[in-house]
Amino acid sequence: MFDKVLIANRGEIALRVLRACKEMGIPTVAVHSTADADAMHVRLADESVCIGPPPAAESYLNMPRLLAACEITGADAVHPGYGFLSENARFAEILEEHSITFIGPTSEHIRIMGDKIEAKSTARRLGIPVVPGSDGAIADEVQASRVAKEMGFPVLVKAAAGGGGRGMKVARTAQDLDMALKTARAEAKAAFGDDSVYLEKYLERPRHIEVQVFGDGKGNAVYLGERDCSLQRRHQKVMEEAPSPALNAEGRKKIGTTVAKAMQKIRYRGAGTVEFLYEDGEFYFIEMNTRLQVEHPVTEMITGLDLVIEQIRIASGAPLTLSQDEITLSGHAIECRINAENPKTFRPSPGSITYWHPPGGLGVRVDSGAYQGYRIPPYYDSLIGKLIVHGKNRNECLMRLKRCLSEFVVEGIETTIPLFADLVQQPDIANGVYDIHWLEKYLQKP
Ligand code: MV4
Repeated sequence: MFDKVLIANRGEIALRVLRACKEMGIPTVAVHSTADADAMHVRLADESVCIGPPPAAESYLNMPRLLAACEITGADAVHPGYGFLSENARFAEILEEHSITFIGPTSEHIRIMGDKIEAKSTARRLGIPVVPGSDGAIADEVQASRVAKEMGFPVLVKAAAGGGGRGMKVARTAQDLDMALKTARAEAKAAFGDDSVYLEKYLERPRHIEVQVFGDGKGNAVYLGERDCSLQRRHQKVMEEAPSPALNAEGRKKIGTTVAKAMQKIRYRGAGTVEFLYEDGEFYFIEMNTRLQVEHPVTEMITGLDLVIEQIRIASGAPLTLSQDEITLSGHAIECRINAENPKTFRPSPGSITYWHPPGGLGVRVDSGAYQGYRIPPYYDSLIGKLIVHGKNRNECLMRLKRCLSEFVVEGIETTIPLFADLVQQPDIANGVYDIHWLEKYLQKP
């Protein structure tokens, strides 16, 4: 097992990783920018290193500084959390070149899944159902037009280097196609320095369902059920749940087994999430994330498995804790992402927390580094915590969530807690009848 783990992240996920390390008896190193000197994970870590000023490029994204922090402290493993360098293949490579374990997949798998075209062709080759579309990058308008006519409109132009909705354009007619191509290429060039794009059949009202998978890097892999993440605003997940209200046991087993077998074939190592669009009973692969996701706690609550401990064990060469037959899904879990934002305008609301009273009770979990007197810095994303609730079924989970939201008091900054108190009252949410457009439509209502 590792001598010391450096946590190359901040906020709630840094605290989450620190907790797993502490429970495993592994010493921890926190890194922080000058803006995060008072953060909870810094207070609780065995050691901490200030790695720079607030800008991420000079701190959490700065590979030489993170490497120096490893050298200074003697950390022999790095957990990247999510975001920042968690899916940076070069970072994983550099650590391995310095005999420091990157707690995550191999740089090869990170690289493959980071290119959306290569990820899709790999998924197709492994027997995972994909969205119909172009076989690789689109060369020019002539090819685009031919592929679109074969598929039928509407079609979606997507950036190969994109992901998370960036660089996507819908074309509903042949006339729209050229403009959609030009716009998507220009946006992709500006955002990622790579203007290669591909075409897919546009699915009008899918759900976003993702499958959690774990591999030991030796040809074994298991799936840990799925998460429904359809409630999104501007490609940011707002509320997630497990299991999906739209899936039954048969559908779950079918897609889960398909994904696990695919991960076995490529000898995937670590945690992975395979993202699908789900429409009319069919799954369509869109992306694979080679990191731990923000919403991993809903999977933990229904499986009873600590996914970060599992990541650390796998990275140290240990076998998977559970075989597929030992994994059972129990009950229902919902996560609300609490952002320091105005609940109506979503304008960021950094500042000092003058009062912090989180909810508690059976089946209630609050993952947050916030505390009374803590100052939310303005430099990073606005997530300040996650309220995760478990119940023996979806109705009990919703009832408990309503009770928790009525208990949760935060003063000094604005938060999105009132938004959730409103959402859980909505019949569509209570009934689990929503698709990827539901939240944006709801928020546009006067
Ligand atoms: C799509 C799609 C419809 N049809 N692909 C958005 C981000 C990235 N995960 C892929 N996304 C989409 N891809 C086809 N062929 C609709 C979306 C999409 C979306 C997907 C999941 C969750 C929220 C979304 C919001 C807008 C669009």
